[in-house]
Amino acid sequence: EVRVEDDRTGLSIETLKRAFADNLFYIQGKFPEIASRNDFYMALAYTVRDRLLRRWLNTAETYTRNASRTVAYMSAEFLMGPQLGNNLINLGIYDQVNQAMKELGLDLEELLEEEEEPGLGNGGLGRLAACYLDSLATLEIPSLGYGIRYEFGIFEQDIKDGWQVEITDKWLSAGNPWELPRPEWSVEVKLGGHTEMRADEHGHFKVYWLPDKIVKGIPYDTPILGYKTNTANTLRLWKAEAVESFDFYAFDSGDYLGAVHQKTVSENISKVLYPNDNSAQGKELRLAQQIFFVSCSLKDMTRIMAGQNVPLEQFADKFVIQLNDTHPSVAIPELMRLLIDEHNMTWDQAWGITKKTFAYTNHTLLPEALERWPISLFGRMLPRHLEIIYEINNRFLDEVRMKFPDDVDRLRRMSLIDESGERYVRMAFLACVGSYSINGVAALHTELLQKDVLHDFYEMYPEKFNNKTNGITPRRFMVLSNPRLCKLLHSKIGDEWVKNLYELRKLEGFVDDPEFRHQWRQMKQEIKQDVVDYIKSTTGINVNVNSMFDIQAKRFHEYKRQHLNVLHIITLYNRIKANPNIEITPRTFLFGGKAAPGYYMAKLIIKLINSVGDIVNRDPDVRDRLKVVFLKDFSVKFAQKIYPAAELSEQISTAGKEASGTGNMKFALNGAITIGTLDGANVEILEEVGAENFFLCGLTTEEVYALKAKGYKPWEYYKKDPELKLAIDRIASGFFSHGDPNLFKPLVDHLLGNDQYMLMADYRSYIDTQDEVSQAYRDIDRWTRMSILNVARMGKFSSDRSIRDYCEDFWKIQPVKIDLKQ
Ligand code: DL6
Repeated sequence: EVRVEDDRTGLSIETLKRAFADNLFYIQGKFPEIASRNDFYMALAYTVRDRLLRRWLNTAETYTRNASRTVAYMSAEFLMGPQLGNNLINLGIYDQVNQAMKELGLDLEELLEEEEEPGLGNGGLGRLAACYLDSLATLEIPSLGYGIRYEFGIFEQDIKDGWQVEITDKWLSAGNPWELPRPEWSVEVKLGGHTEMRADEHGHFKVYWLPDKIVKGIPYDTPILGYKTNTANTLRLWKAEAVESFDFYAFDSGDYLGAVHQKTVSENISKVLYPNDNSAQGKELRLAQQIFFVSCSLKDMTRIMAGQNVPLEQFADKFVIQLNDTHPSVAIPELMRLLIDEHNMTWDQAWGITKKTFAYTNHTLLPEALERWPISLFGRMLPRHLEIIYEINNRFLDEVRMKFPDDVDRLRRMSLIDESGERYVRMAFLACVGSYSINGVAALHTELLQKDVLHDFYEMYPEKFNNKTNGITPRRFMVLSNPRLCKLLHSKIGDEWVKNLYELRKLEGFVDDPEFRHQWRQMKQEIKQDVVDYIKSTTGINVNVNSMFDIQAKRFHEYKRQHLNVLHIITLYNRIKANPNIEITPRTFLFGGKAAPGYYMAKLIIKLINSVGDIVNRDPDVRDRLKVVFLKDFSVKFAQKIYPAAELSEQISTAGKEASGTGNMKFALNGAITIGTLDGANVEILEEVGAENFFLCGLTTEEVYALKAKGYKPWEYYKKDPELKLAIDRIASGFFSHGDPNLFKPLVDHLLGNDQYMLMADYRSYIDTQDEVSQAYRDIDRWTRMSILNVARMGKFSSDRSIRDYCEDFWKIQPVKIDLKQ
């Protein structure tokens, strides 16, 4: 019997080759001799997308038929990373495609490199959303990701003379083969104007919102395939457009440019991602982005319900909406508005549905990241929503009065409107009142929310609070990014761990096997060599492959304390300068990460790293024992290269500041050992891997609070500790800035003046712990055991575990199996 596979679904090497050639010809319109690498990438991407589509349509069809309960994950950011490699892994065809490309004279690795990643997020929050989409699909949970299709994602980072320079990210310029526009499901969003009370056709008085602007949202869908399942869920991102391409009235009246300008104003809404991490951006356009994607998404959900004949009264049974931080929390008054104004429900009916629909995840303890909107701005853009928020607030404060009579101060503290000066809407409070669940992202974080930031709300609604420790997907951050480690794991414990990360525990059985430890080291060495080669080719810097790879890769922020790491580097350098023959464990310090363009101090820390590197890397006394390398333009794609090579993972935020962290998990899963404070998920990593496999340093949260209460004097630490004094003095003197004492003065003044993030207090503990690290690294066997045990004990940190917890605890959603039909 001769069987011919379908060109769009077949998985054999021959079929893949044929489909690839077909797509190159018919989609890219090129023959191989003139095709660019991007053409080849696109042809392959379409070949893979075809194979996703059958799963995607079968999934959509099954969900529609069953009217399945669905999670709507609303997030202003989805930091997805490149799609091709991940889809190959999840489809289970990486090896076949690799072979097919080889037979065509192409290199799959090169084609993977060609993909521009959609950088539609700043850091942890957006990447978490992407990991959760992977886990939702892998666990076969019906879900939709809703967000914004920013034309410009997070900026590209260049380094010029040691300073960060931002370049716009044109990720769409070569086309995006993974998305499908769905103009037929476009919706309109109202903005501005005013409200009026008028009688409807039955003589009932109703509020009418007369906007002064309407914007169109067009959905672009990307399939999200689970790992070796048939489930392909959807990420639906909204692009803003003008309702009409031209304002015909203005056009007729001769104001052609004015009309075109209106179109540009509308399109600006989805133009660019605000590049701030952990700080709120009180800009009008940002609020427009929030209402835009949230309103589009809610209307989309009502369309879906109508299509499945589910009455709107059952909104909360059909959907749970997870709010990824407060950025989408304006969805609460928007759902109320839709139900009351557009679907004629009573307030009580609408509120009953709303508060059963939303669940809120808080991602930060930093006060500057808690969103508040000036009432004047909010009311100008969303007059009807402001009225609804006032009404929610009135009713809520009545409830507070009932529960806590005669407590005026509590009412003032808890009001959704901050009246202490200029009046603001407090978005986190709105999210708390309008949601049935409130969660933090690590045990310590949730505890601090309850004790501190949201304490009043915890007293009011203790039953709403719960913890969901973050997780990461092992598909992207192991299977795809670390094939060498996966091969070694495969030979010992098989592959079950990819779907059940607790299976990594089985590795513990091999930790005493010297041959296995040898293989482990060999594997790490090969990965490090790749990074050495990469650094050489991109920066010209020679790195010693036998030095310890000590890495801090994350957004730049003072609370994350990259400058504490720098103080350690300077301390080691000073020791060498004092005694050039001192025995020192060779280290390569690698840094990666972006600073918000307007965050001067973070940019100055980047400049400091590069300046210290310039001196240390060139000083002959150092004899290559220390190297400092700033790896520019850290991204998901780049992170995948770096995590596997790490030996020491720097997680040294001030205790009580990092909500969770997820880089800490990615490093440890790839065999790095953490040096860290008791902050965020570090606490749980330490618990899992054991104190003997973790380098703990710094003050605890209680100690930080106590020291602050007592009156913290950074200057005293500086005076008392000669190594600290010398390190600071070297910076202050201009030693790293060509003799200019002014360059780093703001940083030094901060540290010795108020030192908000307590570097001075933690310096000695950090340095002593780093000395222990150096000692431990010299004992190769001990280090290897620690590395193996870190990997073995990371089971808890799979995003599959997090998503299962969400499902079981309060989403109450069951998996839905998808059968593959032609
Ligand atoms: O939960 C994901 C991620 C945490 O791992 C980080 O610790 C936390 O800093 C980050 N939070 C934000 C907050 N942004 N806002 N608003 O990015 O979330």
